[in-house]
Amino acid sequence: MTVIQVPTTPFADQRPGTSGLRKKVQVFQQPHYLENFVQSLFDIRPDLAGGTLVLGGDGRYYNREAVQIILRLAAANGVARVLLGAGALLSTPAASHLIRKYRAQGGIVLSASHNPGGPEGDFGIKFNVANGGPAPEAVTEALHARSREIDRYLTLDGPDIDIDHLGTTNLGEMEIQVLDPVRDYADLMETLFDFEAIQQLFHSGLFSMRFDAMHAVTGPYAREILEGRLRAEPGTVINGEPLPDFGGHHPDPNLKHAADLVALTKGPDAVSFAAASDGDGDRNMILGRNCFVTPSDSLAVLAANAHHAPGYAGGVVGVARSMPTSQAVDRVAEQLGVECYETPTGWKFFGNLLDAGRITLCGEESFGTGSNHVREKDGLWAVLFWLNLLAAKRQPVLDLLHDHWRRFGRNYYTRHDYEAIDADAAQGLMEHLRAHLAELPGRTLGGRTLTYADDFAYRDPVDGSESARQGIRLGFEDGARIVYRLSGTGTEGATLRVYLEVYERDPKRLFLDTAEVMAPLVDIARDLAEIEQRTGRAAPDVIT
Ligand code: G16
Repeated sequence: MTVIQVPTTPFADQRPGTSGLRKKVQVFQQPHYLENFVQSLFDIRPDLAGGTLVLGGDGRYYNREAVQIILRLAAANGVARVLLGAGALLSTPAASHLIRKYRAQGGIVLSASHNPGGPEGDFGIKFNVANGGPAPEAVTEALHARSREIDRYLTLDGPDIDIDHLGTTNLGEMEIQVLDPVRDYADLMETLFDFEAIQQLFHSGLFSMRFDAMHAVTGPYAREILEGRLRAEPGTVINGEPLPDFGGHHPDPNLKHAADLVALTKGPDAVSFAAASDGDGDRNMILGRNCFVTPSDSLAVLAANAHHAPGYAGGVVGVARSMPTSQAVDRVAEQLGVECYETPTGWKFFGNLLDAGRITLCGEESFGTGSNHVREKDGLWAVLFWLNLLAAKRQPVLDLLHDHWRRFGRNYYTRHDYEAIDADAAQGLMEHLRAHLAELPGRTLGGRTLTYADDFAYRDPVDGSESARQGIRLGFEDGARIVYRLSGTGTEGATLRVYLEVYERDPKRLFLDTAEVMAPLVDIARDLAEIEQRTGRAAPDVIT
């Protein structure tokens, strides 16, 4: 097999977003598009030559073809060994674990996360560094810069390799180990949680569960762990077959896209516990009978109860949340007497804090929760953590949540998304808000007084790196907040996210309807940003 040098010209749109490069499938299918991006990666990461690379994806359309292309580029660029998930499958947290366990130089995960798949859907590629976490901004910026000047890529004239059977093959000089994508990850979960107690819960006759894998990557993981190792009833995992188009759905575990699962938690035959994960297995949604646990509350509950899980028996050393995530976990940290860090949106910002041992748990409002066990958020991990908690407390999810609010107060929370709006209008709206920041503090709106208004900037306490313009924060004196951000993961126009939070301590006001509590703040948020005038949208597309 010979190495071929293929001349190419740059594409102008290869800047990674919040989590890797995400585009329509057709964009990735353009000749040289994927090759350019991957070659740019090899060019800026010379340590991959002679090293080990982890490779896999969420099973979406174009995953298998892309893996073959990447294997040829990796071989031509001198990678010594690739650890490949069989069937080209690897969940994002499982990839993170493999990188760490086998001391790989990095990993490539092919996924556009919760975005829809299929020929008309989205595709994506992300690079994780040697700590198992998403590439930090310095790396993604270098990658983008290299993609702007690339003029050749290296590939091999070799055949497609068998990616479905476990074992070792070679492509040129490069060794490819096709691994069971599930085993190492499932083993890790057994070290963190009390599997015996969870088994007993499943067999108590008082507990029922459904896990919706949304036809995405977690199907095989959930079947092995829940129905296999934990011996949950067969049928506990639904939509467990990974499909290239996710069965035509959005593999997005939220109230809108997992509505069928939500329905199973209501009515006389409601299950006790339900959960779902997304395309690449790093997100989670937690539901109890007649109860939805917001991701922000989920993080707070896990932090307050971490000692029940064997892997966290020593408690937490610190916690972190992304800026738009509710401040529920801040209250827990305060009571525990540990540090709580506020970071920009994007899991990559937790990496340094985890590596430095400053935090044990972290999470985001965008259905992401995780810990120091890997360097990605981890959907099934969160589900197992909740199962461990329910096994230890033998309480319905709703009671557990109510107890939490009684102890810490409640952070009512909601997020409004305006999707695929005009990109210039979205920028205009953010600029309009920025222009008025200075005059907002001190103003009273809808009976609430604003105490601060800023554009969130973050200085990483570990390496001192700075990230500016991470979203507009408006804070009121009673703890309420409005946050505006433009999403960094969309593939069409711009997506405006408005995050709203109200804090209640009054025991009589802990169990109200979220929409009612939020209504006055929603009006303020809409008026201040002139959302309808500027975007033409009278209402959000998704409310979570
Ligand atoms: C990604 C990132 C998360 C981020 C989320 C939403 O999640 O990994 O850290 O919170 O996107 O980002 P945005 O608000 O910019 O759309 P995932 O699950 O899509 O990889």
